[in-house]
Amino acid sequence: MRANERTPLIRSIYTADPSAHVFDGKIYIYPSHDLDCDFPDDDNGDQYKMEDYHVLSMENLDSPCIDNGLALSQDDVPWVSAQMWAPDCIRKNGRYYLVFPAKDHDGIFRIGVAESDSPIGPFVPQKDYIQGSYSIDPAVLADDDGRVYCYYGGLWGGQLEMWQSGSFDREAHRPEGDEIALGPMFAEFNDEMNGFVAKPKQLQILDENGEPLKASDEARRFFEGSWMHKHHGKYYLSYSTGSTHYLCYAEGDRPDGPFTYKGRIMEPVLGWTTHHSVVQIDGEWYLFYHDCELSGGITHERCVKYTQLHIDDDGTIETIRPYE
Ligand code: FUB
Repeated sequence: MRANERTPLIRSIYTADPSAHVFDGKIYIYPSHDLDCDFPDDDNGDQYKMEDYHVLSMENLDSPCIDNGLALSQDDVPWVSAQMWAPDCIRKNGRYYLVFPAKDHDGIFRIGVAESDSPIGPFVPQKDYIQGSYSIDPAVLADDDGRVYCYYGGLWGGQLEMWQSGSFDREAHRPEGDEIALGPMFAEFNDEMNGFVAKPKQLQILDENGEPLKASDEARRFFEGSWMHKHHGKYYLSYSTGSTHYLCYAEGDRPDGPFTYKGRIMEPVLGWTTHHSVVQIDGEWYLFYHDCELSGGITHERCVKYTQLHIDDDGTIETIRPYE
């Protein structure tokens, strides 16, 4: 195991939800920034008080991780009222686009974009959120043909259930029992990265018999934290199961699915759950994730880590036991 592996990458601030990318040979991590907060833990995630983003970077997997300072603050985004949760970033035509969720002035999670010429920012936000966007945890894939896809959504405090009718309903029924589990959302960005080209659609995750996963199947159904990686031309959708605390993955032939459940990437970590990214660095695959080791288990004071991921030629991912 490498010296930095499975240890907190940065200790000066609390960080979570790491979206890792390699740009020009250097590793950049786009995490959430956890702040101290007295709110009690609840199912809405009110304890996650997050007001800005800092970009982390590493020359390579063995070098120190650098905090590059403030990249974007909620004070600079006109449509945001609170809770800048898990972001991602892509490079397109030489510009960097930070894609992030936050609550608007009605307390509704939306997805916004901020732009920069540098991977570490500062990022200049677009004036409004992406029209037709909602919920949390955007992960962005720049596909080999240049099209840019956004995978997003999260249950409970992530508000995904509240959009089942097509408009926002705070009292919406949560799928349960034998009802079909909600999948993450899928949308394609336009060339300017300031809108979706079509209405977002919900992705399907199927079991081994081709049946959609059920809401009661909490060890396998999607909860939050989507990520997409490609391996040998196949699309791998990974996500957190939230209430059961696993990272799982499903495989598909197209970016918009359907996806078939394949297995578990990681067993539970210290903390309520984890949130991850999967990235290839120098020909090997790595998982970036978080736990609460740095704070001794305080769920809203998390720290990002990485570990090597073993992916077989047929795409099968070996399950990681994070403390073994
Ligand atoms: O960081 C706030 C929320 O916690 C994220 O949006 C979820 O994925 C979970 O990690």
